[in-house]
Amino acid sequence: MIELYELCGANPAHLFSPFCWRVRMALVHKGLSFRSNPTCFTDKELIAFSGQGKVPVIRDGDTVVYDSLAIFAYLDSQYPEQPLLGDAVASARAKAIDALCTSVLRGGLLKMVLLRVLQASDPKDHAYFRSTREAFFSDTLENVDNPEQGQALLEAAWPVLAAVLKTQPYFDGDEPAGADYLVFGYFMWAYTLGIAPWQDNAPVNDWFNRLLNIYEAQRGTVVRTA
Ligand SMILES: N[C@@H](CCC(=O)N[C@@H](CS)C(=O)NCC(=O)O)C(=O)O
Repeated sequence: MIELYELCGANPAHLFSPFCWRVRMALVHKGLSFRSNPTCFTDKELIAFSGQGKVPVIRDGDTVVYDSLAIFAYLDSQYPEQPLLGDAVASARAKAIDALCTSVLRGGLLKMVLLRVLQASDPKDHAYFRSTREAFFSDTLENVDNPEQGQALLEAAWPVLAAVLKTQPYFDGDEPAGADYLVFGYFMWAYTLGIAPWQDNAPVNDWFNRLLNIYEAQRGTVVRTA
């Protein structure tokens, strides 16, 4: 059985990493059984076998793969049924989609979730999370976190996503696949931390709810910040 190492909060069932959600969706998409290994930010010893310090990581027999896009490509190579990316150029194309959805979504969402991640994290992670992120931003978490500014930044993202979703139900066409999960992971970052800043945008909200329903029908209700 595939082992999935994924980020968790103080509650091991509270999963909020966008990249880990991509992989969880990919495994459900392929109908592969997997065992979750909830991993706190500072549980580095749990993933030391992968030779790096970030999740998601999967272990499939003797094979270890980390990075959500690399895991998509691996799953397609080993389990070609229900492709995530599809043809030979698709890994390169997925990088472009990843970069585009990151550029329209990450900055705004970050300003909305940063303090929520801190609050949801295990207390043993607090000092680590604060010091690594404050070093990255060269600013305090409290100064970077700004939900109103985040919401304003995201207003530019919804029409871009809606333009596609007005003409087709999923980014990958009639059925969801890899491109949908790349974007959905970012949405789950917000949703699992208790916010849904796209709710006023019908095509985007409908797309999100369709995917969430597919997931929850198979795996049960997602744990969220109250
Ligand atoms: N490019 C990687 C990014 C993975 C990543 O940044 N994971 C975060 C969780 S969202 C992490 O493990 N952070 C550990 C840390 O900050 O120490 C992917 O797509 O999987």
